Amino acid sequence: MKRPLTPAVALLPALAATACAPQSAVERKPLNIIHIMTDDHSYQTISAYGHPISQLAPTPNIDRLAAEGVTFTRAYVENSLSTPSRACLITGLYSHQNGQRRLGAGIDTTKTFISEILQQNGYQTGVVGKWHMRCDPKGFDYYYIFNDQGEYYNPRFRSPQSNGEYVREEGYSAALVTDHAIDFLEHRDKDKPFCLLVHHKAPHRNWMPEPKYYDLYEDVEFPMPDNFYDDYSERGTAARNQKMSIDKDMEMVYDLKVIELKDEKSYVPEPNSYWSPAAAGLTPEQQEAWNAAYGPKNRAFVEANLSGRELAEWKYQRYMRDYLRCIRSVDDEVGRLLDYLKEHDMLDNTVIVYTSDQGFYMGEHGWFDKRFMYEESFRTPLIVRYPGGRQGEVCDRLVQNIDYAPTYLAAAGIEQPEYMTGLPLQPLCKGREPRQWREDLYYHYYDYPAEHRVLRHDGVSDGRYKLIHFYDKDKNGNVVMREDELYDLEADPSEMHNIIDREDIARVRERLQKRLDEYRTQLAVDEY
Ligand code: SGN
Ligand code: CA
Repeated sequence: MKRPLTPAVALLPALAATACAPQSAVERKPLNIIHIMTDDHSYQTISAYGHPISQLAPTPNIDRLAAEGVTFTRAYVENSLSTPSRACLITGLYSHQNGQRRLGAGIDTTKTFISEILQQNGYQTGVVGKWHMRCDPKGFDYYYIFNDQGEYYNPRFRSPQSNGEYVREEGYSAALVTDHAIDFLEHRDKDKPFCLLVHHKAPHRNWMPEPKYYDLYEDVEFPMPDNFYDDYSERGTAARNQKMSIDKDMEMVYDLKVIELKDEKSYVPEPNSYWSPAAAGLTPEQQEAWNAAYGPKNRAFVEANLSGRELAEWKYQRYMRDYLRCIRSVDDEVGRLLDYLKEHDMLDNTVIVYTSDQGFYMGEHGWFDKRFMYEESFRTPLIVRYPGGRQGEVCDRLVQNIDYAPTYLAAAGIEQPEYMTGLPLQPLCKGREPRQWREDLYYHYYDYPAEHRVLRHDGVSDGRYKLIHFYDKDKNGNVVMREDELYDLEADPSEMHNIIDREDIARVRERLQKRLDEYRTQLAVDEY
């Protein structure tokens, strides 16, 4: 069922090297689509990716997907923040094209959502969990969505049945999201294909674990990244200006959950005084369980009166343990969903994708959070299980979240609209990899001034070299500061040394600058 929406696919020549890919990617028989997207899940914490942290906290169910599909080692986002990533997924457009540049309001609802296109082509569409964008879920037959960022415990959901109200449900967010996903699958019209977005809250800040995992990993010491004590001496203003340091910016009460310290200003750089387990929505019984688990650990910590590096390292361990406890629940729930699909014979006609809305820092550069074009936040986990496709393989081609919309349309037998410049991933998931693929990626982050104080920047990466252009604007929109950085990921994978001024690399710099200029022109980027 090929139903062209627009004239033939015409990718911008300099942006894509695969003019032949879309045609061959389009399925004859529409496949079901399940897009599982967690919030802030780092590739470092999925055992299939092999990072040392993940070996101590394995993710067997996500790994099952990897064993039965393709694991992408160079999957990136175009703007490392939640609502921009979600807007990109749903429109197939870059932030400046879909309007969702920053975290708050933004999405241009006159743009077509892929949910609408799929619906018009006979699909049943559903979204459960974190929607986050400040617009209604356009083009969905079924939705069960959180309020804004969502809540870990006993979260509120809005659905077509709730008359615009958010209704609280008892349970842990990851389990409830899966319940609603399964509910959609149970009650769908089995004669029609479907597209279901399963969007978890976990492991977003402030990393609140499921009660049964409050003590998990308590005796595990997670390895710290070599650059945890980065002093940013060989980077520019942006890396020094940020406020996302585990040591300096994480809050003892809100982030690290030492509620015993709520009045100790010395431990709390920005006291988040409203926070308590009760404020996190726990029932009195759940709160008792929380106190029983965290109380003794917290008192031992307060007693130890740590300072300096000992304190920083304690913070790192508490952060990692809570984050990984959240991942454990996500992994369980991925397993439950996969089991359901297997039991109902749906694995042969369903594309299953596991990804996150962006990457996350696990202490690299001393950080948590994301936003930067540096690898850990720019890159995101991506595993695709494609029916009849490659199994247990790793793909290092450059892919980006602008590719999801074209991929899902192709899986539905729909030709790619001309305005989408992403590439369907089918050639990488099925059969042999194509000889030609894109050679670089464009990135643009806009959310400044804002929380975590990461300067605006755009840039281009070819997988080995990365050129980043940081800039700032005054109230009138005039650019008042510019700084460029260049990294060689082969020689310096942790991006510790900005080599923009190195003469022997001048040619590389020129080449990347030319590509960056081409992207800006062809995509009609309106600020940089
Ligand atoms: C919240 C968090 C930030 C985080 C943003 C964006 N602060 O504002 O730490 O960067 O979300 O995250 S919190 O105090 O509310 O936890 S995103 O994943 O939605 O983009
Ligand atoms: Ca996120």
